[in-house]
This record gives sequence, structure tokens and C-alpha cells, in this order.
Amino acid sequence: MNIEVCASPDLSGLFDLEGKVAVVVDILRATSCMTAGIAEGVSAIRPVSDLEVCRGLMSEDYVGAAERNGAKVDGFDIGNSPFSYMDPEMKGAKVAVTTTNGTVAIERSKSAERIIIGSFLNLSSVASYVRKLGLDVVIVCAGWKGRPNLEDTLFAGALAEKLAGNYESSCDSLLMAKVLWEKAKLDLSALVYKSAHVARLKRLNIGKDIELCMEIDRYGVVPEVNAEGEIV
Ligand code: 3SL
Repeated sequence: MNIEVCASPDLSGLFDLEGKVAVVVDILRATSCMTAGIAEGVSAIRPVSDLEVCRGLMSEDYVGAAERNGAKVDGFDIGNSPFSYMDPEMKGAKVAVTTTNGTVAIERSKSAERIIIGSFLNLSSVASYVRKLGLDVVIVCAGWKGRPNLEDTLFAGALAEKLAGNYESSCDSLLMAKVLWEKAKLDLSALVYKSAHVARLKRLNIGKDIELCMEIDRYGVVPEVNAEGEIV
């Protein structure tokens, strides 16, 4: 198996995803929300990049989730907090979601053979699943508005560590992620708290979301985009 890291959706055109597994990651917070939601009983999540498409789905019995620049968008049911997805009232619900970067990363991964949702919350399960599939992997990081970010890159390094001995790679982005993870894993939160996105989120008073998103292996699910474009 070969592994590459696409550090931002804006770089996705440089990667050939055909026949490969895209592991999409947006640690803060979109793919952490999706992992928590599916693990806690949300029945399906429909990711869309367009706000108005998402709004339209609310008339088709979807709970509407929308975030822009970290904040919930007016007129939607929920924003982008994992705790909203973990609410017992969400059990069995279908969610339509749009976020600033995470849903864009999913959309840009559409040519992949499989699209799976990665986060620290399901790190080991993603690693086992990817090992079992045996296909080449591109870790597609959501980043922030076209720029790479720290926390998604760290996930790439963490996943590489879990897959050690099972892959080959000549991708420097993966090497960079591994080197970074070696340092960061000793105290993950300490480094992530220095990131640009934590600074952005802090003004929204969502410290407990950040702590949750840093938890490793809280869940054993591997959410995957199905043929209908829903994450289940
Ligand atoms: O950009 C995204 O997709 C979001 O995950 C960002 S935020 O954590 O909701 O601010």
C-alpha cells in the first residue's frame, strides 16, 4: 500500500484518487463531529459544500447543520459542535451538513474508490480498516481555506505511525507529518492549542469541543460515504 498526504483540498488536483481510499480529516471539527455522530446513533450524514443546498435538504427531513468561520449559521438547527451530534435526540436522525473546509474536502475526494472519515476519535479503527482494504491511501486534510493546518497534518502522522510496516511512501508531506507527530504525541493538546484554528475557536468559547476532538480512540466506528453520497 502507498500513502500520500494532500495537505489541503486546494491541492487535491495534484493527486490521482482513482482506485484509492481517501481518508478525509478535519480534526477541528467536521470529521470529529461526523465520527461522534455516527458512533452515537445518527443514522446518516449528507455532506454538501453549498449552504443553500444544505438549507434545501432541511425540507426533506434532514436536521440542518451549518458552520462558517467556526460559527453556526443562522436558520440552521445546529452548528459544528460534536456535542450537538452526540445529543440523544439525534439518535436515528439524518443530518445534512455544510462546513467551511471539511465538507469541501469530502467533495474534492469524490473520484476516490472509497471515502472514509478520519479523526483522532477513531484513529485505530481507521488504521485497521485501511490495512484490511489494502488499497493505496490519500489522506485528504481539510486545512483552513486552502492552507494546510497543524491538527489535520498531525492526524496524518498518527495514522502513518499506526500503519508502520504496512506501507511505502515517497511523499514528503507524509514524512513531514510523521516527524511532527513524533514530537506532538507526547502532549498533543499542548501543541494543538498553539494552532491558528484553536485561536479562532477560542473566541467562540468552545474549549470542550477542542478537548473532545483530541481524544484518541474514543470510538470504534469508521464512517464511510456510501453510493448515495451519505456518510453512514
Ligand atoms: O472548516 C470546517 O469544516 C470546520 O470544521 C471548522 S470549525 O471547527 O467548525 O470552525
